[in-house]
Amino acid sequence: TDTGYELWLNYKPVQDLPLKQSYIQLYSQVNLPQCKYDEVIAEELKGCLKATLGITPRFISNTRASIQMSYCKDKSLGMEGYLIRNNNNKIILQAYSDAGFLYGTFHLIRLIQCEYPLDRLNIREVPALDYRQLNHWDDLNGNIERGYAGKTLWKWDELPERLDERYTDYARANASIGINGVVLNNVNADPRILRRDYLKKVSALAHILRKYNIRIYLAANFAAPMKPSSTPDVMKKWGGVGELDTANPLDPNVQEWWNTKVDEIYSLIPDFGGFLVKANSEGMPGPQDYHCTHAEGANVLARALKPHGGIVIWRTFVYNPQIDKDRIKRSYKEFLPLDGKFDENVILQAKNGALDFQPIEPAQPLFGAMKQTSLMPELQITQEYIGQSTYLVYLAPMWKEFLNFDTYCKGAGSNITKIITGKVYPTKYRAMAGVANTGDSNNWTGHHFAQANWFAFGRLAWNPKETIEKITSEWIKSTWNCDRSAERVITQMMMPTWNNYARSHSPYSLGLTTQVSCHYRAGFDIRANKEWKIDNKGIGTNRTFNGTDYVSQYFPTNCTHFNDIKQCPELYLLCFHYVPWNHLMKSGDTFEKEFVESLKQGVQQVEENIQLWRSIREKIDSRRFEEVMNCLLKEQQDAKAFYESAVGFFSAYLPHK
Ligand code: GCW
Repeated sequence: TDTGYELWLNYKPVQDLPLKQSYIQLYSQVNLPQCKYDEVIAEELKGCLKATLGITPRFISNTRASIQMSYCKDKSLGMEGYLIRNNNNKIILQAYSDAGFLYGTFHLIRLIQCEYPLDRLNIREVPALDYRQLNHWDDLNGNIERGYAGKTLWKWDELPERLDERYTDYARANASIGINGVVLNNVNADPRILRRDYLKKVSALAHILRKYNIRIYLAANFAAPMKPSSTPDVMKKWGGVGELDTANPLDPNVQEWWNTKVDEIYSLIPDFGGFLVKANSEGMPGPQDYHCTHAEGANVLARALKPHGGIVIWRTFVYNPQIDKDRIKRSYKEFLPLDGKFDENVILQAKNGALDFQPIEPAQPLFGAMKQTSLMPELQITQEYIGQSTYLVYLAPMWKEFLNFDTYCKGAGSNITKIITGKVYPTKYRAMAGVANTGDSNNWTGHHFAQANWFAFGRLAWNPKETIEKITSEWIKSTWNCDRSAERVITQMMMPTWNNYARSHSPYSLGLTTQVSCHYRAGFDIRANKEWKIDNKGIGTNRTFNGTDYVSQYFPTNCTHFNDIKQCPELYLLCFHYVPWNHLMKSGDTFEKEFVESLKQGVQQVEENIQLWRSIREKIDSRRFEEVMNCLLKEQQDAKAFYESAVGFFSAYLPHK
């Protein structure tokens, strides 16, 4: 039975018989060159072809094989790109470098899973981003911060001796969507991950992931060099690994400590990727503890990693109240002045929005503003503020909105995709990270549909220009193995979910609306007149010139638009304006009317999804059908509760109750 464990690698017999015949002819013999990945390629192909076509391919090394994989001299394919063509009834897969065969193979598999015709193949794939990473917020005790799919996948107490079989399946899933780096542990980093016994465990994991072109990174605690008794309070729950009295980045002993530690790491993990660091944020230690800048801090780690080719990924998620009264402005104000001050192997990592993974936010203004520093987006796959593992919310449309956000940093068309792919300023690193939504639940993500967010993240990191339609359709076909009509129904369910979630939970980019520590349930009363203003005349936050002036962090065109209540995209209205209830919207209705309508969208969405899901009961395997239905029913209850709480709260302020 289908449990969801297979994810989108859910290989099932091809239904269309003529197509199946053509696949059998074309996939029956494979000429696979010796390369780093030949074993896993052969394994994956065998498993897939047995299940989809009922055949066992023969691996032969001559030109008569129906699939010809070979190296080519096209350097522009880089370390990971590939070509696939159909030449006189032979499939030609060419790559310049080994990983191209791995990714090309998963593409060949996808062609079968999605039942694409093979007669006119002309595929050229080169990833737009070189670093495509998952960040796990997994603690060493097994918990996952903001994780809703069980405990961590990493069995620290069993490693390095026992290797759970899921490690391989995890790697397969990631490789199939192009993920090539993972940060194993939480950015609220327990320093002990850097202890030798843990490094040996990490090394055992690296051994498996490496087979799939995935590098391991670790979240490092800035105070790791210190002996436990000298560390700040926030560290007491962890204890330390070091023996120094300080983590001062200007202290030569501290540099030396990191150098030695990094050398040790590379002796155990030769392809180690580098460190991810959350510093001076939410109580975490950092260079500012010593009156040093983020750049001075990051550069210490960067210097240690440099001889080994490793990188530092330094987070910009900081919101020190001393920097500005308006939290949303703080990260930009702290980091922009440091542009150009980071070593060349440092990448800054910024959340898509400047506030914090809200259901909807305008893009973080650092994108486009940092000209001499590589900046990578941090998206959140786990649905911390977006219904966790209960709500069916498909995030690809949200990420597209972000990637298409025009910063105007070099005139119209300077959107985030162009910035992060180095088309606006020549950036050294092209990268993107997603906070993982995986856990040890049998289906990996808790909600079967949350798998789609993992999948879509990988595909967008490979190609931010890929259409949502294609990604969605391929996920549905390869996960659910359903017919076209069911595919249409599932698409119809997924596509509007993000928009409707945002409209009902944080309408018009209102901002924080949940409770303070639980980010699932409504907390309007706690957030009101703290995070945003509300009274009988209107709602929202005035961030215009005569408000907190957040608008001025954007380039002129955006700044002018956002500043003007008439030109501000309505999607972002409450993030930039305190809007009178009687303000007229583009529709001609009052803001009040639209706002009230908007709040209802969550309940309406789930009710529609319940109907739609029921309508395809016969086409979905029973176990997954029931599990999804149970989630939908729970979502319905919780969406109603959220709505009622909203109505209860807002009715006190609305002119027309
Ligand atoms: O959104 C907040 C989360 C924290 C998280 C923090 C961060 C890892 O509520 O749980 O900590 O962001 O991104 O550092």
